[in-house]
Amino acid sequence: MTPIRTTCAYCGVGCGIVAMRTGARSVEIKGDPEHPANAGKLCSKGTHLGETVGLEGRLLFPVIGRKRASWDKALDLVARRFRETIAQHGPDSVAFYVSGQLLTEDYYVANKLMKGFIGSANIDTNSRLCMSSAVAGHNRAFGEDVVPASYDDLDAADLIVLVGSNTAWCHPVVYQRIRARCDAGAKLVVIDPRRTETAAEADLHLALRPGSDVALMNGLLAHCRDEGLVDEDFLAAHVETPAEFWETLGEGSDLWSVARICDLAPADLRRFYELFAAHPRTVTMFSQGVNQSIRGTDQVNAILNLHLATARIGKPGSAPFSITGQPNAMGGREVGGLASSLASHMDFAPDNVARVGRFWAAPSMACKPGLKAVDLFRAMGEGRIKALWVMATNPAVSMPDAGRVREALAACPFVVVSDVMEDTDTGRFAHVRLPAAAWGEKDGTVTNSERRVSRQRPIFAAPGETRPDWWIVKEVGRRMGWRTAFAYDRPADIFREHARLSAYQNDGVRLFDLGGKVAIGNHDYDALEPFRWGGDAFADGRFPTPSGKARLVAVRQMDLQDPLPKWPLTLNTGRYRDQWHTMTRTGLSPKLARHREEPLVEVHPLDIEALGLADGGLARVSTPQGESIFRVAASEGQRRGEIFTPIHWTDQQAAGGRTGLLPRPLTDPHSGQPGFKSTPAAIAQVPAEWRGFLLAGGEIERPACLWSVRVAVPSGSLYELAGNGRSEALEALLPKGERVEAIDHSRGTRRIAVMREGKLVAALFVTRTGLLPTRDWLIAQLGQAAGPTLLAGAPPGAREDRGPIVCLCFDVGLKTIVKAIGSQQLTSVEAVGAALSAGTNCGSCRPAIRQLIEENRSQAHAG
Ligand SMILES: Nc1nc2c(c(=O)[nH]1)N[C@H]1C(S)=C(S)[C@@H](COP(=O)(O)OP(=O)(O)OC[C@H]3O[C@@H](n4cnc5c(=O)[nH]c(N)nc54)[C@H](O)[C@@H]3O)O[C@H]1N2
Ligand SMILES: Nc1nc2c(c(=O)[nH]1)N[C@H]1C(S)=C(S)[C@@H](COP(=O)(O)OP(=O)(O)OC[C@H]3O[C@@H](n4cnc5c(=O)[nH]c(N)nc54)[C@H](O)[C@@H]3O)O[C@H]1N2
Ligand code: SF4
Ligand SMILES: [Mo]
Repeated sequence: MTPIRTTCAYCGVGCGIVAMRTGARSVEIKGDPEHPANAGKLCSKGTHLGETVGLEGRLLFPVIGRKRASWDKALDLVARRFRETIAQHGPDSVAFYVSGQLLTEDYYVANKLMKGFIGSANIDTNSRLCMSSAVAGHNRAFGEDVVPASYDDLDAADLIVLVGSNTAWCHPVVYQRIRARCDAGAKLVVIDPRRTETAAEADLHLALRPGSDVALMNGLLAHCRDEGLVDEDFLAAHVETPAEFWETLGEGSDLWSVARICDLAPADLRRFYELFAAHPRTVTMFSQGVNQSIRGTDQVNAILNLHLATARIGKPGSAPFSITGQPNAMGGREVGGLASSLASHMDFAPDNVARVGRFWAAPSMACKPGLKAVDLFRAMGEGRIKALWVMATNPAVSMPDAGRVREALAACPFVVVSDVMEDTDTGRFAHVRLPAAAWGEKDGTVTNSERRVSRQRPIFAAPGETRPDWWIVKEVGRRMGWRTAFAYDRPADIFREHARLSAYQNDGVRLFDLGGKVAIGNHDYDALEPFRWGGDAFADGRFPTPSGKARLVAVRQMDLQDPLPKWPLTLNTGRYRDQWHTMTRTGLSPKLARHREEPLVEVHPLDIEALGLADGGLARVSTPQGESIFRVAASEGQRRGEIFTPIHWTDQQAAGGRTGLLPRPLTDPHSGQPGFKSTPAAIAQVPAEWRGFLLAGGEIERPACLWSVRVAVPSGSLYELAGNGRSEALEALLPKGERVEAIDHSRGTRRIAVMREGKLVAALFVTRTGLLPTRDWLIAQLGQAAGPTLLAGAPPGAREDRGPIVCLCFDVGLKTIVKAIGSQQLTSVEAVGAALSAGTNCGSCRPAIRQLIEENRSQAHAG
């Protein structure tokens, strides 16, 4: 087999991969040493991509209602229903909701169909929830949505400031690059209300009050002005400064006021100011802690202001750096996939509408922005959107106030869902489900955080009747009557058209210009090497505004409300290291499950005490929008009064742990991005009389009880359970076979093993007071010949409990690491690596190991 060079399916770092097919649906994954984004490195998610390429759970043919249908029937139906709806209610009665996980070619065709042919701009994307505030901020400051940084800047920076970014977990390979730079002497400041693994490794962690970033950045800029660090020459030559700018900035910007608003120690704040003053080569990297706020755009501009005013932009090692989340968030911005932009970095100015209309020979151009995601689903709930097509996103889980979004989906007369998986929470609302080709089968391009375009190449043939998203959309376009405009035979056809549009009557007005690629042949497209557009943007001090100058934008800190008596807490939401969004793929990987098996609500230990919760117990988190049950985890990393839940779990894996139901649907006025990071909330303990787990080979139905979470295990199902009343009903879920039972009434313990031909096929363990055995050993016994000792859990002498797995690559548990730190006096990550191999492959767990060393230092020294 020849190795295939492609790009990772997950985050916006955009790591290059070398894939070696090892069977019909198996593949060996390695980092591509020649890809500039990662130089051979991969994180835990990329490393374990091979575990997610099986056909388990895939949607393999079109489905109308509940019945399998032919492509012809399904496509005709979609085209007819959209046509009819438009004829009856006008073009603005239909919408597409798409995703930064589409390839650029898919995205281009969807955007063209909606904005040029259907004649509405009602196409929005999950990127609205992700980086639309960065887009709006860039447009305000630079005149175009251009990220003025590259990863190379990290290698040249002396100070790296991470704002609202858990980089160690969410962009691990970039984080390793940051770490390497810091090991060489650069300073790291992390600004995040939580003490994340990223924050724990910083030279300075500012655990600021949520939503106070503008005050912090404005305070720093005021300090820079007072200390003479503002570059007046640069401002005069390259930046427009509004008359009120400095005056606005001055309000409440003294150190003491800023410290009070941000709830920070003045000494820490001063230290930050000093670090900033001392290191002109600064990269400020930001993501969702900044963007996902009802003042996200102002927060972005506060950061951009700082860099513009100190001329820390357009030079090596100096830049503000919005890091993107999804693999092709950036490609979506390029094609104009947001309802607020048109195409190729053009807005809805009449000239642009006319230009794009000419280029596409479009019969009905959209002339004004369409509905942004939150408004779109609201309009649908009000009956104004009557046909919706969702592609590559799971809004029933990931939208704020997801309960209302579900109601809107249920009320919409016609819902089409293109997905790679058969059963998703959103797919359940679909009238038509279309099977898309997945990562490993798709063919096209993606653009990463630093504007680098890379190829995704197919490793496998598309299985069953799955088709690439671009093909599905163009077929609908053709069936709606636009046969020549959607006559693409291959992704390269679309890429060339996209490149031509970017260059069409551009004349240097827009930096986004792929003019050099308009004539690329099919063969060269196949062989395309990663390249960056826009080069060293802004190095010449020119910005894509009419005056050629960038703009400072006067921004004010919003008033921060005190908590309400009924909702005394603030709910913050985000990601786990080894899960991706709604878990449709990472949820298949037993290895990835081992880092965090359950959705936890992290609470400060003093709050646990004050609120009558129990560490490890269950609690109901509620907000005005909804409620869901999580397992409580004490975390010193939380500020008091603030709790954190993960975004990943869905109806497919859990009863509870449903973060999407909780956030309020309030959005930033400029970008329309929801404020996911801050929702008034309450929490209360949920009593559970028993705990248990159910393990079985193959698939089993999700048990109906108070709390159940599915954990991926090799060739089987494991459910963690908790409930009240009798647990006997669970036995109905056990497969047929010979049962061995052990019941201890005094402890309320029931242990049942189901055997077939002497081999273990299922096990159910429930306890009211006692402990449960560790699952590892039992999982390994599935399908194995097993004796009566089985019901004791692990037999005497079996492997000890290793605790949660920290290093996935070498399968090393937390307890094993802590033990080795103590007994072998290990004081560095390298020493732990030498002793246990942990942390020596992908490196995603190195921050965790460092933290364990830190926490157990005394133990190591005491021997
Ligand atoms: N493992 C993993 N990696 C991923 C993803 C995934 O699902 N899993 N998803 C990808 C995607 S699409 C995205 S968008 C990125 C997101 O990457 P990140 O933005 O790094 O991730 P989050 O966990 O959403 O949030 C980042 C941090 O913002 C902090 N924060 C909350 N409120 C505030 C505030 O008011 N101010 C400041 N300064 N910080 C605040 C939170 O405490 C949190 O630690 O990750 C990408 N990478
Ligand atoms: N509370 C809270 N909510 C959040 C966030 C938060 O921080 N807090 N973060 C937000 C952010 S930044 C993001 S990016 C979103 C992510 O949220 P979503 O986009 O909803 O999450 P995914 O699970 O990535 O959904 C992708 C879907 O597309 C399918 N899919 C994968 N590949 C393909 C393909 O090639 N074609 C097709 N047609 N389908 C495919 C997958 O099976 C899956 O169903 O969540 C947002 N929601
Ligand atoms: S950092 Fe990890 S998830 Fe992101 S692109 Fe690289 S390997 Fe994939
Ligand atoms: Mo995202």
